[in-house]
Amino acid sequence: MNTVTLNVPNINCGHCVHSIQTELSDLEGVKDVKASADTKQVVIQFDAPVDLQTIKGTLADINYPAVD
Ligand SMILES: [Cu+2]
Repeated sequence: MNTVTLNVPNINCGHCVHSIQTELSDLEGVKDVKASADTKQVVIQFDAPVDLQTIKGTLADINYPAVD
């Protein structure tokens, strides 16, 4: 199991949190997603077949890009 914490500045409210959690949970291999509007971070637990690039790509596609 991989756990990654991503900084996503566009998280502003509960709707953002819900959208991110719903979209990422749909990816096969994503086990858990916790997004926070307070920390503007998303913590994701995942295993293959999904990888970090796919997760970041999905976030970018829904207009919540992760920044370094
Ligand atoms: Cu929002």
